[in-house]
Amino acid sequence: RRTRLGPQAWVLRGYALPRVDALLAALADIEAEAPFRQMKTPGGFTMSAALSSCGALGWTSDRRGYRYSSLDPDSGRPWPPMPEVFVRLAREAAAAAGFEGFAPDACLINRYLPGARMSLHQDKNERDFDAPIVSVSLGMSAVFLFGGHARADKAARVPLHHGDVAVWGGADRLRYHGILPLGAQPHPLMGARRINLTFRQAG
Ligand code: MD5
Ligand code: FE
Repeated sequence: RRTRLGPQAWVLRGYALPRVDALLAALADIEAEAPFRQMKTPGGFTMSAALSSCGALGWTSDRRGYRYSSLDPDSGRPWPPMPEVFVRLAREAAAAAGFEGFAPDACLINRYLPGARMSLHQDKNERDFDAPIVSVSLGMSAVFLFGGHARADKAARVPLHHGDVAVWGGADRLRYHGILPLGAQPHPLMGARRINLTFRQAG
């Protein structure tokens, strides 16, 4: 089932469900190489979601700013490679939403524990905004805020559940968006956490 959020924004309900076991196995390997860590914002705050990355580029934040980097700043090593099961899912979901030829070089992985949130922001550290972003939700459900092109625009509240995949591009690519504080109800398979994979063409 495809739900339309905007002219070029879709939620593909349950799209990742048939591949969850493979995704979680690959995620365990990534986590072992590049553990989740809470990053600092340039303003000095600690982000409540913990982050990791895989692929040629990983998104990082510190007092100097936000950027994509080919090295994990914690280990000094390259980020783990993007697993084939990640690349395929992202490509196929993008195509299902009308974006052919998506070739992600970065997968930012967010881990939310109960109470963690992500305040309204735009994703604009990528080199070009023609490519869409694909996001995969795993574990606990969350409320996604889908805003407009100005921070003050009223945001729609969209529940995202385990296995849902969202795809945004074109006219919707630079919308403000965020995640409300995560609840406390553990997920039967994944326990008290939510994982979000976001695939980007960053470089
Ligand atoms: C999350 N992650 O669930 C969210 C949802 C992030 C981030 O926002 O930057 O890691 S990804 C949703 C998203 C991405 C790009 C554009 C839009 C939404 N949008 O236009 O609303 O951890
Ligand atoms: Fe974002």
